[in-house]
Amino acid sequence: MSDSLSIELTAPNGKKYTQPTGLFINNEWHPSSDSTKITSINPSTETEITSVHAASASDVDKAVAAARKAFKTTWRDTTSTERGELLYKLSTLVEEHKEVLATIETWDNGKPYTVARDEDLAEVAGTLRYYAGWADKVQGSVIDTGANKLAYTIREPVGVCGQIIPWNYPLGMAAWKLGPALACGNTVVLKPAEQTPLSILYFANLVKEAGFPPGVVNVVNGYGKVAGAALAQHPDVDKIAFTGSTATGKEIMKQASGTMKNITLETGGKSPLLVFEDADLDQAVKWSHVGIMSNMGQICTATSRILVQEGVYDKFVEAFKQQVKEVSVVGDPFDESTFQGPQVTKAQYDKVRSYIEAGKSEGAKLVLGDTAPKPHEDGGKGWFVSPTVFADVKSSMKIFREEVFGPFVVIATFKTEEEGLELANNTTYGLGSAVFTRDIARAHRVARRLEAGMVWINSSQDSDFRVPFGGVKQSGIGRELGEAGLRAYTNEKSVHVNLGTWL
Ligand code: TXE
Repeated sequence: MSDSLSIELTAPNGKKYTQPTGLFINNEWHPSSDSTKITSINPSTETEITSVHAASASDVDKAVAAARKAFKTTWRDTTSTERGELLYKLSTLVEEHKEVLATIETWDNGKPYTVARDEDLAEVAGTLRYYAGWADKVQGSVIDTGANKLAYTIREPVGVCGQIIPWNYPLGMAAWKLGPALACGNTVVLKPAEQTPLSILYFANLVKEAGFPPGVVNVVNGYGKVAGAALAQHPDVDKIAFTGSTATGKEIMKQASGTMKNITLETGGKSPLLVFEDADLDQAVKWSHVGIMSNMGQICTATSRILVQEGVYDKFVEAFKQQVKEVSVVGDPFDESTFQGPQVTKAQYDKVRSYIEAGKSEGAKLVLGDTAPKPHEDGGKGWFVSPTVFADVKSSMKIFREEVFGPFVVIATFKTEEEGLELANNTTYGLGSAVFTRDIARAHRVARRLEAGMVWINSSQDSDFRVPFGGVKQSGIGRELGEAGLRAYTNEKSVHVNLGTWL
């Protein structure tokens, strides 16, 4: 690595490390062809961390060419067992480097350090290891079509995959996409979000150290409208996998349509959480809290609409308020007692603030929030928002309908199961959902009728890399994680073998 493509940094927690700043193509670091840079900002202090190179369309061309070459040469000759071993090695390296990776994630994104280290990085290593195990088990099938014919299928890699990821779980989203893509024998050009470019560059060095051949994994930081669009439109990219906003997902569908790429999209949500009168209220309160307030509310499946049956409504609202007050400690994300750090960018901070104003002007009841969070009271900077709770929210209100993506929740009430389901399904989204009840029949009945890709019964955000993840309606197309995640990265070829003679 040349000196100009890395920098020695010391993070706020004292951790010293070498931060790569270039574009990772062919296992080497390159500057951007037009010298464009992205400046990364610490959201806790609003100060610059460093600048990294931003890919132009011609840099994306270079990365795609590297991925194509690897796909047609070294990677095709690598056995599925070897691919599994490489992924396994990578997961071990992630574990070995988890403290520095978590440090970068916290510095660049603002999420609490202990969460980044103990939850995000555990998930990254776990996902890579899970798909390492799948690599030599991706099989076709034999289909019985009678004595005169043999029919079978081969599961082939799709080819060169463009992966465009967001900033809320930078390493997590990279692992969700890289794991199945590489296990199935694809090569990748990954574009991180411009708001959080740093951790994935460090991770790229681990890809090389694990022994992946040049060109198999390429990382091009860059702006969505430049590098992201170039990737989505590229004639030599076979697939685009995207996680981000519904609006950008629609844009990507248009861009990918020119070459009719295979696409998977995981987009926005406004996930409901239903609390029935027979629920364990204490549990419902605790899960509802983590369901929306974790990761600063910046979770696509956050259960951001809490719907409570009328008999327990007042009790729930009061207990939920107390839970938020006690647990949602806002502050420096490197401080171990912090539950909630800053929003990732000023744009996200402004977005949450605008919904607080909308809630007030729409006449919803502000139960908690709209006060200066602690770091601001102390005269500090940073994009911190107080956890915000609105009750008595009506389904016609903007705050009930639109994704806020912050520590911001709306609570509404319903009388009957039918009415609760109607309210829950009254949305253009269909990602997560949750139901709290002790009635086992009701739990499964409601789970079937919720218009969502995922349902949690008596929990929230209880996802697992072994279980499919994805949405219906405007929350996405296709599934990630689990065995289903492999289907998104293979084409099934049918082979017909004539065993008879022409009549
Ligand atoms: O998302 P974008 P933004 C939601 C959330 C948030 C809102 C806006 O509500 O407040 O989206 O966030 C790349 N062609 N989610 O603006 O634009 C971009 O560079 C190709 C939900 O950050 O969707 C980044 O890598 N690519 C979500 C990625 O798309 C483009 C997570 C996501 O950015 C592009 C994040 C273009 N024209 C935000 N424009 C979730 N589902 O978890 C942007 N990109």
